[in-house]
Amino acid sequence: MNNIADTTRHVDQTFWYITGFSLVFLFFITTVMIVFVIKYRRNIHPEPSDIRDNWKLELAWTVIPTVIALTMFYSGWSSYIGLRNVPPGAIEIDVEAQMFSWLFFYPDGKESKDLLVVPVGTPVKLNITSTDVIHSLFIPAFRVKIDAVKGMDTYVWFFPEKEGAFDLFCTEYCGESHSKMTGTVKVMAPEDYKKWLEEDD
Ligand SMILES: [Cu+2]
Repeated sequence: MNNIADTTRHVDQTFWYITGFSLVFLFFITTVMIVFVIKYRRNIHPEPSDIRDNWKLELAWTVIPTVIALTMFYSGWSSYIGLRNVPPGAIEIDVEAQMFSWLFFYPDGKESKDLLVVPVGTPVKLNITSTDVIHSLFIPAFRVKIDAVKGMDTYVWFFPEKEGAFDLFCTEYCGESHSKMTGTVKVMAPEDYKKWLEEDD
């Protein structure tokens, strides 16, 4: 079960990997720039030296950034693949976005509005569409976000690891009350989920 839940962590790892390199380079380049501006200022170094045809330097500044960029790509690509490959045994819930609410349809006919209820410890696949304009489903806690488009089926999947309530947003400006198009994901114990499914609306 553990590697299913790792999808979310892979997304975070990629984020920190890229942010980490960005910060290191920001400080490195800024420091070198400041040092050079002082050390090689015109009144000390009036004649600039010619550094053309330094193949070692050119090789280094080509190969090192290429390798770094490729590892960033690999990290992003592998976490993206994890987000797209739905594990077997996922519960499928249909999602309809509309101005300005989210409707959820469960396998046995139960429906809910602006509230997504799922059992803990089971992968969940959301099949998403829209009845009007373009919306976008965003559940930050599970690192998933995808457009809801009329006439098109999109999906996300996630693995709820622990019980609790998590925010759900529309993240595509869809009209006047877009900012009110929010909801909650409730992760329940499997018994409570079953009970909830059987309750009348
Ligand atoms: Cu919307």
